[in-house]
Amino acid sequence: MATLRSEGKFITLEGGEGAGKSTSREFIVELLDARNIPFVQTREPGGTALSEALRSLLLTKEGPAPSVEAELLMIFAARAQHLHEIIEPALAEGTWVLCDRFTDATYAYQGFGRGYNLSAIELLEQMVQKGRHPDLTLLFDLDPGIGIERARKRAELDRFEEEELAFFERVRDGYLTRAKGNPRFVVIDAAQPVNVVQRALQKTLEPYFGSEFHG
Ligand code: Z5A
Repeated sequence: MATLRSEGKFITLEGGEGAGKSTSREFIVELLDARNIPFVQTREPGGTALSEALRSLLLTKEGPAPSVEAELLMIFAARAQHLHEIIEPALAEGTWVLCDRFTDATYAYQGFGRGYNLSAIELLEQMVQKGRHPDLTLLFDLDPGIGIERARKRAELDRFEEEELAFFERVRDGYLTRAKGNPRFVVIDAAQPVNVVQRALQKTLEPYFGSEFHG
């Protein structure tokens, strides 16, 4: 008898600037490939043509900055399309989704960072996600001073990365507040060397690999 493929796992990577999400995403991709697990890797804001266009508008330093409401609505508009076009269809066919940032980033950046009302974010979350939440969120926790230095060395800073340090302290606090007591989160000390971070990732992910059918 054929084994039915179950819904894919939805894994998100979160953390402040330069915390190593992209570096870790590449490592997780190797783990998934080695186990023949079907997956898509994607990011927020982004992942579809419409959402990537909104990402460019959100990150650009050209022209006047959007209002906090406009920023929030653009992020959720990008997310709605991303869920519709990529995330939901992939999960439904048993494909895992590895996503660089998701709604925890909205709580951390727009909620804690910009001080936007958390209940309003929750309302948009319910409207757009219709109960969809990550199965696992890997939170890369790092002192923002170190993260910004890493990001600065890597590339030109975008509109978010030019915020003051106090903003990133609030973002970090927001992430840690959300992670506290929530079993969906695994907090990883991102100040450790890359190989130590990778060992922690492998240990975290191993139980998720075990129960799947990857025919
Ligand atoms: N945003 C928002 O406000 N609200 C939302 O709801 C969402 C997003 C979804 C774009 O995100 C912006 O969107 C983001 C918040 C906002 N703010 N900004 N900027 P993004 O994820 O594209 O941008 P990012 O956070 O700046 O990503 P990043 O700078 O690419 O960081 P990363 O992916 O976490 O780090 P990395 O590229 O893997 O590593 C950075 C450098 O550090 C690189 O040179 C690595 O080689 C090095 N590195 C990595 N790990 C280590 C360790 N362990 N030790 C030493 N060096 C390391």
